[in-house]
Amino acid sequence: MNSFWKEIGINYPIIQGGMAWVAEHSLASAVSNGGGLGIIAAANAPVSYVRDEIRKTKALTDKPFGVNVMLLSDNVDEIARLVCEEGVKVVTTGAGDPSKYMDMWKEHKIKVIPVVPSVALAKRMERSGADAVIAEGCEAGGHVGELTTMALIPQVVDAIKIPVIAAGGIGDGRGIAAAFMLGALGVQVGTRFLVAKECTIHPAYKERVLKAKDIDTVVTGRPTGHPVRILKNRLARELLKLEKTAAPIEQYEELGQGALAKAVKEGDMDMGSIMAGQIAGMIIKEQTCSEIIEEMFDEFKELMNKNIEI
Ligand code: TUI
Repeated sequence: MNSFWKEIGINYPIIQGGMAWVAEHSLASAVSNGGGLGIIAAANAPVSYVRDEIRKTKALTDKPFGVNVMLLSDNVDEIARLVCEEGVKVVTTGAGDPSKYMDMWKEHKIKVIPVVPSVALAKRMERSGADAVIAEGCEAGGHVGELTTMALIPQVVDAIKIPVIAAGGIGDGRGIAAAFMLGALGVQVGTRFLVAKECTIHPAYKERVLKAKDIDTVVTGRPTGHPVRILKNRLARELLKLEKTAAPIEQYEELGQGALAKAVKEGDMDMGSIMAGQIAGMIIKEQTCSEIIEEMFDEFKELMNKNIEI
């Protein structure tokens, strides 16, 4: 095991994606108990909710876990302080630049692992004092950048000295092997955990992911500056229609408002935002988090023993 992971204190080099509305105490504790790093998503949630989730996770696991801070949230300053107060060991960030919180987090001995979509942001994060970065390709679900994992990881690896964790399009042992070949030190996985037994999203959401085909995701909302990959449904079609008519941004916001909660909580597969990555087509069964992690790393180890003929 690499010293970076030893310091964090986990058995497998896998971080669970900080999926908004999805990543709560049940999923995070199950991933951590399975030997990975479970993550609670703060998303846009109130501070009291996130505090509660952190405490519930502590009650369910004595293993390390982290909190994902979503930088577009209105209460991000308060969430940034909350993780310090609660003694959270690891923070991942998404959808922005967390530099202004870095000193405070480092004073509290928090390992900070920002998600980056580009070399420029990876370099900025290294300069700001990040412990590692998660370089996320646009195969991922949710808010995405422009580059694919295949193109992004080696360029980030070449540009910085801190560890790089690969994300986007990783759903089995082949993805882990590929990530290591590209120079990553580990992986972040989101979509596969959507169908974990301990994941408490609406059953209709899980069913939709299990039934998804390779070409079923689409990136919506590009004109807003926050492109989001979701599974195709009526919401996706209406969002894409707005792009064709050069509609004002407010119309995207109207459609997007509360749409993720509609999918996650109510199981609205029509107008809900069903965030998922491109590997959704590869996901065929519901398993426990522990089974997912063990299976992925068994496949990875088997691949590493294979002689590749050229
Ligand atoms: O953050 C994510 N995935 C997310 S966040 C989210 S909640 C949301 N919903 C609708 C619209 C916007 C957010 C759902 N899924 N992944 C990590 C990630 N971060 N992907 C891309 C980025 C990113 C993009 C631009 C990080 C930094 C950045 O620029 C920072 C800067 O200031 O230069």
